[in-house]
Amino acid sequence: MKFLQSLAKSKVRLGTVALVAALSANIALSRPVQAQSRTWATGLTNIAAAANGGRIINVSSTIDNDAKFAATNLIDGKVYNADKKTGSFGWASDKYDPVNMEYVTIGFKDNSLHTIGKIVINPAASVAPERWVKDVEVEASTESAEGPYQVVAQLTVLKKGEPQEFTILPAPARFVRLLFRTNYGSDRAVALGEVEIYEAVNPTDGLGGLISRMEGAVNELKQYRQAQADTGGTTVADAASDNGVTNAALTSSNHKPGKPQLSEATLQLIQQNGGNPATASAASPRNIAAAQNGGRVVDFSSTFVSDPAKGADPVYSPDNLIDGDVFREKDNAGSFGWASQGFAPGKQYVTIGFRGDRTHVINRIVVNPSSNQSSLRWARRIDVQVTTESSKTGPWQTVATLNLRLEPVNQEFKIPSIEAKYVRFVFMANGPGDVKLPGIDQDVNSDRSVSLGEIEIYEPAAESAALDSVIGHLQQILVDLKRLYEQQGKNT
Ligand SMILES: [Ca+2]
Ligand SMILES: [Ca+2]
Repeated sequence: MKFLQSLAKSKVRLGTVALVAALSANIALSRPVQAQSRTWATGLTNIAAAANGGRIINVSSTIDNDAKFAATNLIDGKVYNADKKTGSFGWASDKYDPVNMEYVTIGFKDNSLHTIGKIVINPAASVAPERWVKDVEVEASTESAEGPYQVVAQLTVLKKGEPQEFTILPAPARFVRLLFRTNYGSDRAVALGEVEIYEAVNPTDGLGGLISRMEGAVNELKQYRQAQADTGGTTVADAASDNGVTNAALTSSNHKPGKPQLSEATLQLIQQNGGNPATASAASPRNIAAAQNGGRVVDFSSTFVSDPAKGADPVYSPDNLIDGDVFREKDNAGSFGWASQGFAPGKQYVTIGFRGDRTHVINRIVVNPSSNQSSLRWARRIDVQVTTESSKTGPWQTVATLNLRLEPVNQEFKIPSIEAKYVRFVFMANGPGDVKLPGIDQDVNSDRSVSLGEIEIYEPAAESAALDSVIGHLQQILVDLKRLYEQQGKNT
């Protein structure tokens, strides 16, 4: 409990201390967290930075021996900004040789030994991006800058001028040598802008173990959030099992088959931290298409004409699509639903907007085909299009095709999370499509009308906002703990 006492003395927020105490008390109860099997916690200090005592020990060559491209630019904390012409140029080699690779050797303050766990590379150097580094071999030596060296990682850097993080298997290193295997297509040089190196947190140390567990939990939560965003919260392989957690360890108070699951340890962590994942994920989002929630029909192609003398028949108004009611054939009651005047695939549509013409992220649509029309006319296939601009002219992006069963029940469709100011439903087929005759369009069972009973649209906000808040909170605690861990290291 020594580290708890030092925590209490530190300036770390009280919430963290309470969390640590709760975690410590529960260590015996919780399963071992295996989520870190592929990721481990790393410190906050870039030990390669010149500002922190990092040094360039050796470099294979420098382009035209030009001091503007010196290898010290790799650890100066700056990258080149082509627009503002600020920062430093980065380093470029004087040749490109994928066999006898170009390299740079980095040492740390006082030639000290470190267990390294993460490398960050920003390839942005002030040269043609074809020269930017692609494949990098990372080697470490515990003895001398000349070696012997052990290969500790092979990294592939993307052709993007931004810091790219690589968590590596923790390895002891006094000197780190980066060998540049390939670039993006130049035979003149290989170049990059900045290299950062971070220590692995020791998971067998009391505080280090806690940091490792929390980092694993935060990563797991991020993957869970990503899986939810990708799928609208369903039909995904267990997000956590990707991360080395066995299915047996997966459990949740509201378990549904196929839903991404959080490990018990992570759920405990959230609960101890004041969050409640059960209520967060059980919170039912509002149907933002419903008229009573501010939804409205902003455009539509036509309304069914029952009597040509009277024109469009209001009992088939498109407003019936968002009135929260459907026609019940059994007792001949309920709202009639919408029906068009005429049907050809792609010609009939209804566009729905939200309260105050606001843009929402949406990820789920529910439709009910039931209307007071012959089921030959019931919508069978609907293209869903979204725009963040004009309800009339779009531009429209097709995000899903809904294939409906001709049954008078709510039918749910998950779609990838996407921003929408207006959602346009374009009707592509009606009726059962079971007429197999030459010359008959399978998509058109009735050219008189296409009809639909109800549309509901949902946003993922309730759940993901709760998740964002928990992740943000845990990340802040993690930074506090890492700062403390690094302070402890300095004091001993
Ligand atoms: Ca730099
Ligand atoms: Ca309705």
